[in-house]
Amino acid sequence: MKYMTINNRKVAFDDEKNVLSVIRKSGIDLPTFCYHSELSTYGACRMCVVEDDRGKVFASCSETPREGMVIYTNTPRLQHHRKMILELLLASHCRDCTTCRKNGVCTLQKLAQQLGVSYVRFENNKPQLPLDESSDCIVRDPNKCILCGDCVRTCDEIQGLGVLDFAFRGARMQVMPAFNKDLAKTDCVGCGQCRAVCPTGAITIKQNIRPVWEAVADKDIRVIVQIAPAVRVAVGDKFGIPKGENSLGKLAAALRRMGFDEIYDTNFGADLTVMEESEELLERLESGDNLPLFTSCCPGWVKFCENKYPGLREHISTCRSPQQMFGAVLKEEARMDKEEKRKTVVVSIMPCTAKKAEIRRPEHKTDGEQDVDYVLTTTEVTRMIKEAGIDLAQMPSEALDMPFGLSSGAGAIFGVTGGVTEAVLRRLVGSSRQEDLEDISFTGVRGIEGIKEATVALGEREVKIAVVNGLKCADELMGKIQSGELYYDFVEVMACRRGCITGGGQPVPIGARTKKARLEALYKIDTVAQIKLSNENPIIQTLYRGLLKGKEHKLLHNER
Ligand code: HC1
Ligand code: SF4
Repeated sequence: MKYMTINNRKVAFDDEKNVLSVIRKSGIDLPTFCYHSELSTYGACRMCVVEDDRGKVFASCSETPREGMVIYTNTPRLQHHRKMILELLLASHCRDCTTCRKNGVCTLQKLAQQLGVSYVRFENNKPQLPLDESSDCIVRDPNKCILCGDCVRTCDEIQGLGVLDFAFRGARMQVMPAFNKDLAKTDCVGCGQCRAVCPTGAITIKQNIRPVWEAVADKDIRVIVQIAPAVRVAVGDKFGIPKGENSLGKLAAALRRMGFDEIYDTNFGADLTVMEESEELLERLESGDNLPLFTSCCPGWVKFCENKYPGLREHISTCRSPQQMFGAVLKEEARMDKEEKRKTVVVSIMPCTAKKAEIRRPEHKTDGEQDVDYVLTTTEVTRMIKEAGIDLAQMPSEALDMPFGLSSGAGAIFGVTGGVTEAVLRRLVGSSRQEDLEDISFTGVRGIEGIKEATVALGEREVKIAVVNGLKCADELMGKIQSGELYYDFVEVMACRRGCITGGGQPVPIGARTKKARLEALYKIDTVAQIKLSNENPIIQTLYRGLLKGKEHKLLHNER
């Protein structure tokens, strides 16, 4: 153990990678715009400056901690320095805070308030730049960019895409896609991970709140809502509910009070996906065609594979995602119900921005009709709950509606990396004995590593599996699969690190403790679930015997 002195107090440190981490460990929340522990250190915003005992001022994020260091974090010089940075940022920043989507969750706004910047001496003379609203998933507003580079590094270092970069120099510097192309015309997969790290309103979620309110208010429309696995452990974040707490019951209560007609669980859709995907895997293992089978439930990953590895496209499962399967079933049920005179609108509440693009894909339409009409991210539904004047924390916990409110633990764990694979393996092993479930969970499919491998015996055959999270890791693996260097039978990919729990539509910030709490909470939902296997969900069985009979392919699969 080594020691340094921070503000006259001795602080122990060990393997912290920079002085900033030691300062934060000591309980001082030094402000930053550009520091993220999972990204490379950029050191550009200089908000985390500290002063040493010789009067040297340096950025603590870029300095390695050394034994005996003596530093101060809040001297008058540093206060002045930080205020000046903020004032300069504000001077060239759009200041329509009251109407900004990031109002209340903007780091620039928060720090201006926290550090007492109440007056900006300089005019903003920058010309207004147009917004990029071309993407179905995110909106870019260059007028609100503070050039911290968080989005640039996330898209490059975590997602391996490099869609965004700095352009021009000096006062003209901007962040934009190459040649300032519209995002929709780039390789952007809509994952929203850039939005999740953007400290201001420069990258925000494409909103679908208004049409949903309108549908809810229309008595001739029956609005059905489905809630994704990872939403329930994040929707409480902005209501003071402990991080990771399962707020599904409270969310159901709030949605009813807001006017939604029927409230169901995407976990049920995940059960359907398990049924179909496990069948597809067995068929491909039998025929040997298009192995490995790639999962298809993450739209960011599907788009990535299509863009970057078109030669491997046939490997993607033909299964629609849980959201889409469920949407197709709900719409088909509505078509069959001759008593129902109202129009049916299906809304999904998703942790993911890319789901907004998924619903519009032509192969996700049934008889020319969209299966899901609107996607609201967890962040948008949070806003709607607040707009309705509801305090989620005060809501009673209510049950979801039947029949599609019933799902298995296997469906719940779809929201974490490895969950889809674990759920499919449960179905294929076909046992709900505790020892067998544990054996599957110990195969190596759990954990937060970017690439995990497992080998599982299915009958006579050893099935080789890879579980990938984060597109950069997917890129690494795909290259090796394509060249023949690596072989697998089944590959699960989730575009976002750790899976949907950190989706681009989730409430931010998503710190390390929040990530851990969400992940553990989804496993806990599975632990206490009475039904562990998707095929043991009685509603799934009824559906296959009834509504789905003869329509499995039409409603649950894509033609690629
Ligand atoms: Fe996901 Fe999925 S797990 S993709 O992360 O397969 O978004 O939560 O809804 O469709 O079920 C997201 C989550 C979600 C689908 C399921
Ligand atoms: Fe990159 Fe994802 Fe942002 Fe698109 S949405 S720019 S792919 S991080």
